[in-house]
Amino acid sequence: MLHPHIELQRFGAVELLRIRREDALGALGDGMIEAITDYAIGVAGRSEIRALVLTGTGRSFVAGADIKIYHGAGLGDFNAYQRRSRRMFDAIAGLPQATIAAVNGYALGGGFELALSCDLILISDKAKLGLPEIKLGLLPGGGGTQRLPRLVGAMRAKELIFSGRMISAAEAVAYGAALEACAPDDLLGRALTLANELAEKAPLALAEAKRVIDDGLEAALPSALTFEQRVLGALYATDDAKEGIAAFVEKRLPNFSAR
Ligand code: CO8
Repeated sequence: MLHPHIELQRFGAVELLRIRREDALGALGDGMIEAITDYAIGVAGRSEIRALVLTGTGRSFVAGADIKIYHGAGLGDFNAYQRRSRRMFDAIAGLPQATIAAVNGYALGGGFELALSCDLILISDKAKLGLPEIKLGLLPGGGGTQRLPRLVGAMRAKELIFSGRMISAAEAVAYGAALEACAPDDLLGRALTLANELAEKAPLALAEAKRVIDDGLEAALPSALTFEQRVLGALYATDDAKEGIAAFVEKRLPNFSAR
């Protein structure tokens, strides 16, 4: 078992990671950050897992860091916590597989940042998202000040981070902070269906497309465009590209081998 509050389930080539800590609304405490980090580092090398879904339980996805644990901690401990949480967010964001956050309820602070570390965010109509750190006299330190503006633009991110207010699912979709909203009972099914669709795609091409998009966002356009073509050239030489193109010409489904 990964952790008493973290459950894993396999659905073919898709793995579901579920945070189960309903009494604390999924707050990340007591080894949970380390368990998620270790899991992400391990799953990166498992080619049989081609997509991941992260979700929570009951009325919460993750209500952030466990404030009670960190209450009263000294600066040294707080900085150590920061380094551990950075490793977790980086490990999730850097996965070669497609990642989907299925946000079933509260996604606050580090919980929202965990969702922001995923490629796609699907959200229940009942969910609430926010970065309330300002109310604690802090700022979001798990990528919130960086990943949120990249998704929704600097002005909306400032409004949300300065106010610390919670937004509804409809607002999240309208701002571009979530891909789509659906009825709570449909959320997991929708996320697993989408994950299965992505798991059927050429895995090397998907991993490289993810890398080119994410790294390209940090680069100047001319070098990002050069990077795109270089990676495409490398993909063209793979067995998967040969198989994908042959399958199209032969009017059959491709069978990708991740080579
Ligand atoms: N940490 C620890 N326990 C939590 C957390 C949390 N983040 N969120 C909820 N809980 C616990 C509550 O304490 C309560 O437990 P108990 O009954 O034992 O006191 C239980 O979950 C249920 O919560 P509520 O009774 O508060 O439920 P409500 O429906 O009234 O409210 C809310 C739901 C609005 C989600 C409310 O619980 C809330 O505001 N939670 C805090 C959310 C938050 O601020 N998250 C951001 C945390 S900050 C962060 O993630 C990064 C910074 C980390 C640094 C920490 C330094 C101190």
